[in-house]
Amino acid sequence: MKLQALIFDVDGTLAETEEFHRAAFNQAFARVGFNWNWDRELYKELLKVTGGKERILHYLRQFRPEDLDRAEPQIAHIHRLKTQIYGEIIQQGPVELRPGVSRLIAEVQSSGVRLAIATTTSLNNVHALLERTLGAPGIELFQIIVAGDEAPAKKPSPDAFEIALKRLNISSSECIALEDSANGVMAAQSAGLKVIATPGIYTADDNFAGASSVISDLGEPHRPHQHISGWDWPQGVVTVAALQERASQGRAGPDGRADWA
Ligand code: XBP
Ligand code: MG
Repeated sequence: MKLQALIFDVDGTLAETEEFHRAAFNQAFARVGFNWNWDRELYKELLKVTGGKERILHYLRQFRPEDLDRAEPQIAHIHRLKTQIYGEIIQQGPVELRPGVSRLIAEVQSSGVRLAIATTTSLNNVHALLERTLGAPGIELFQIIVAGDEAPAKKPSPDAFEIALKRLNISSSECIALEDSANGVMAAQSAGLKVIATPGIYTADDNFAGASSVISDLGEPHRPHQHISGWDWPQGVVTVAALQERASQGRAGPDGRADWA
């Protein structure tokens, strides 16, 4: 099967953004007068719930039942504030794409393979990140963007990927997903996609059993990635040519590895 598209996740996959999200949540809480503080340990736990509004509600139920009645009606407002703060942080902060991401995006441009995004984060955040890292035309490099509440249910539900496939008008076997978390891998796999996982700072301990390939990052020619499990990649770099080769094979070998020699 010919590779027609790559579907990227955003947070953790394109860039390590979760520390910026965490800072934005904490600043929003302070601005509305709640003395909640999400430290790294707690946030790692909370990230299991995808979507900012859903994450706040989960936090209230689990950790702040005494604030639930007062805070629940304010969740949408708090989250809007958080999105605004996150946009400001991204505009000013030292955010950069993960290794190999901009190289692969550039390679794809001349290959006929299309790019899409399926993310649980809000559309404004996707725009902010792409503009900051790839410049104003960054957003146009992705033909399809499915974000936030557009999917009826967020990852690990396959909804965002299914919507993206429908809009791309291709089948799941013509496409490969790139994810950083167990929830993302589960979502893509449930939509019938092969998934490459590049675990990030918050997801290194996740279970990536459903991924076809687990690697430290996409790799650069001068800085190969580390192979963790499943498909491996020539010289430790994920290229369009290698992705096309994998898609045409249809399935991984018995040990999940290919002979690239
Ligand atoms: C990761 C998420 C998001 C962000 C917060 O999304 O779970 O919820 O942490 O974003 P991705 P919002 O699918 O890109 O990994 O506050 O905008 O929901
Ligand atoms: Mg992610």
